[in-house]
Amino acid sequence: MEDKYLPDSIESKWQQRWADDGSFRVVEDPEKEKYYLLEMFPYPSGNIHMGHVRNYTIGDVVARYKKMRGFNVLHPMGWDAFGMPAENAAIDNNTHPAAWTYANIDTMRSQLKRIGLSYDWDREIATCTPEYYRWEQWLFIQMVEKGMAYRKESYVNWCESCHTVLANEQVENDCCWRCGESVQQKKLWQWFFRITDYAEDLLVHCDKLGGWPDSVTTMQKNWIGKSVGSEVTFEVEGSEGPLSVFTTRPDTLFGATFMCLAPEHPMVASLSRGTEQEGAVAEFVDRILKQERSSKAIESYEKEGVFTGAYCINPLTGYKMPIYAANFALMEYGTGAVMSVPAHDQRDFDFARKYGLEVKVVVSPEGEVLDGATMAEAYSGSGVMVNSGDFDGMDSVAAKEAITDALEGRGIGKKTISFRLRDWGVSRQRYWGTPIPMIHCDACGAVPVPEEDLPIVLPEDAQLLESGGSPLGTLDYFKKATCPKCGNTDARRDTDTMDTFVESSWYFARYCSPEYTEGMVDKEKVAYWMPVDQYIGGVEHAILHLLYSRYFTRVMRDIGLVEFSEPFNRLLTQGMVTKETLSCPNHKWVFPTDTEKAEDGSVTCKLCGSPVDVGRVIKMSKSKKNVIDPNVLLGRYGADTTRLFCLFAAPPEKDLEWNDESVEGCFKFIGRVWRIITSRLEAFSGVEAYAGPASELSGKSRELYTKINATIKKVTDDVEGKFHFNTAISAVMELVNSMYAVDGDASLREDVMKRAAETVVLLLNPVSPHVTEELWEKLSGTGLLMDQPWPEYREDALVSDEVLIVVQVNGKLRSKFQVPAGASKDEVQELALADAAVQKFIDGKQIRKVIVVPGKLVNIVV
Ligand code: ANZ
Ligand code: ZN
Repeated sequence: MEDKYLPDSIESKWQQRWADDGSFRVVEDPEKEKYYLLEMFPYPSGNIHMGHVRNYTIGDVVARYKKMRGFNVLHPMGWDAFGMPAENAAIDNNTHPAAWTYANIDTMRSQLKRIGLSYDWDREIATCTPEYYRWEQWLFIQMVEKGMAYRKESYVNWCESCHTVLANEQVENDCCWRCGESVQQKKLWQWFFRITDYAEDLLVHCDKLGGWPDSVTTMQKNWIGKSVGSEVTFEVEGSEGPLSVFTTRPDTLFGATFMCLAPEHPMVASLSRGTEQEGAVAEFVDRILKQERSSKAIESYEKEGVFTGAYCINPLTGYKMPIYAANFALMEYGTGAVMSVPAHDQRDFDFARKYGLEVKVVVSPEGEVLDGATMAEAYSGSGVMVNSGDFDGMDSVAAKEAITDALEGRGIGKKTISFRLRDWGVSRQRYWGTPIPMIHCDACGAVPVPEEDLPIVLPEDAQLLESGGSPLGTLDYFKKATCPKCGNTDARRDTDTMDTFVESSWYFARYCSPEYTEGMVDKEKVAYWMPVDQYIGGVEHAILHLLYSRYFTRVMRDIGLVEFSEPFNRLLTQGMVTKETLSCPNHKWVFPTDTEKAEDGSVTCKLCGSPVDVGRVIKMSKSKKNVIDPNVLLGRYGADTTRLFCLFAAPPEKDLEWNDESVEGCFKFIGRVWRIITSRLEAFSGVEAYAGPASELSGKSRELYTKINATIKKVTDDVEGKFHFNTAISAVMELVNSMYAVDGDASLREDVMKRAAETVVLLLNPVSPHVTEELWEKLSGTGLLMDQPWPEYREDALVSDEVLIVVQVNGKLRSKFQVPAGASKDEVQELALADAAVQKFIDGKQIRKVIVVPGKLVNIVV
């Protein structure tokens, strides 16, 4: 008796069962090999979208697969719950960020449960809870005490609309990454993490992250940006302090004709003081510092500067080099000063032409003579040294070393390294974040909150609409503090909160002991579970989140909490979920649900009846309305189909294009599996699935048995290490087709068919866990399917016992037939000549030659 496939009741039944049984709860088990599978946790924005569904389904299939392979699998989920959207939503909807966040978490948790994801929900964490962030505050204090965190007054990128400081990474084309407002510069006291101390360590390990995509490690390397060069010291005329520069081209030192300082450089003010340039310099600096100062932004500005009124001396030529303050010099890179060599650097060249400064050629390209007065652009290549005293005639690459050595001998130069990576500014003038656990005392400076006073709980009553500055600063009772060191009752609490990237830099470690109250992590548990074996998430986190996590792991290592350096052994960055856009002449972008598709493929707007334009396939986004609501999908087809579609439609790292027909096809496929198995339940009853040698089988049974084993092999190969679920699923589909092809054949052995049925549900279980669990129960399998071991294939059953022979007459294909694999040449030839289709072409003709290629082909020449 077959019954209908009804996903709803099946899925809720099994989800309930898993929850009741605590099926995904895990504990450390030294007997078992562990596998830590982690997907990047979501920001609780309100609803899950298809990108989440895809990301978490990919992770879930890996987790379930590894569990079947015998691993002790840790698969946790939580919420990256602090951040600006909660504050903005709270202002817009007149609610509290906490209320908004927790309500969203509830909604999204139930959505994730509806997908049947195998999380150990007992380990759920939300970063906005004091139980979580108290350990972040604790770590912050350790870092302050170890000199890994420090405070400095510095210019920061400031977004006036979000009222907050932005990290350089959060500035996109001069604008705030969140709201698009153009970024300004503001000077504030900020806390910084000394990530630059780890620049070299982070860089060298990029090459050891074998399980990461090369594209991601390359981005990280570029971000860290190591440059090898020299530091050179210049005497300043009439000033006591010398000036140092970082250069990657010491070979061009003879051509340095002026000097450029970053506008923030401390010597800019002191050098110009008292000269007639003083006013002009102050004005220039003031103007430049209002602009964004990230290196990306600066590249786009026209080069400009102002003479400071002072000169320094070229140590090799004695040339009197005017010192400028220039907009293209960055305070944050090297020493904040640039020796300008206009003949060989384009920026310096543009600047020199603009201000009439001397261009002096010191490196000559092979077989060419350049003239500084007339050249149209800088020559930045290597070549032969000219106008360079003793170094003339030398290869310029070799001269780098030689000139540095000469300078070193005089004590005015040395080899050095510069990194692009900057220290991580973590102070944010926002409310919804982790309070910085420091107290400012006029006598003692910045003093950490004593450990026993942690957590510093985020007060609930801060005024969010405050324009500028930290909302916490408006709460007198919060701000007022007693200095833990000297008892001064007039001290002030730090009212900033931490960058929310801090929370996500260590959450993966907290999952190992989420309820631990004795410390940030339980060292033994973290030693068992960490590092994460497989991390899965969006490529948009390729730089920031991953680099910060790698850095924090090193900090935790050096504080003695963990004994490893890299948090994520393998990384998979999944592609985007895409869909075509739909636009109506009256309604602009329209949701797919507001359109209707006619038989001829034309689309009309349901709101106004106008023809709808079907546009480009792009990443699903609410603003373009090219979205599919996972709730609708789950409601219509169920979780098993949704999951199957996410994996079948594209390999994980590629973009997945939405396709209605493909979803429908996935649903039909599950229906086919359901029918072929449920229709045979009676025949299966009392039969034990066959798992013996292939040699005992023949005919159709043997053929199906080969297909079963070959499918197990193919699926295992595709999934293991590669995660090629799409081809794995195709293989299972073929197996199901083979089952239909022999269905009703009297010669078929029922125990082989049952083996096929069991294999299909086992192989599909990680992908579509509910329906397969239901079918397993019907097949009277014992226990939960997900607790079953992954199926093994038999080598002896991988090759079919029959081979296909192709018959040609005079080179033309005329027939095909199967023969037993071991058939002799004579037997095959006999069968070919007797074949009815072949007979038609050789009848009455003289056979001149027969060529037999065993196992493949017979060619008859007449
Ligand atoms: C002289 C010179 C001559 C340079 C030449 C280049 C070409 P990378 O390779 O990216 O590390 N520089 C140094 N500090 C700077 C700062 N704070 N702001 C802006 N520019 C700075 O770049 C190193 C080069 O960038 C250095 O080498 C310096 O210019 C400039 F034909 O020194 B060079
Ligand atoms: Zn004090």
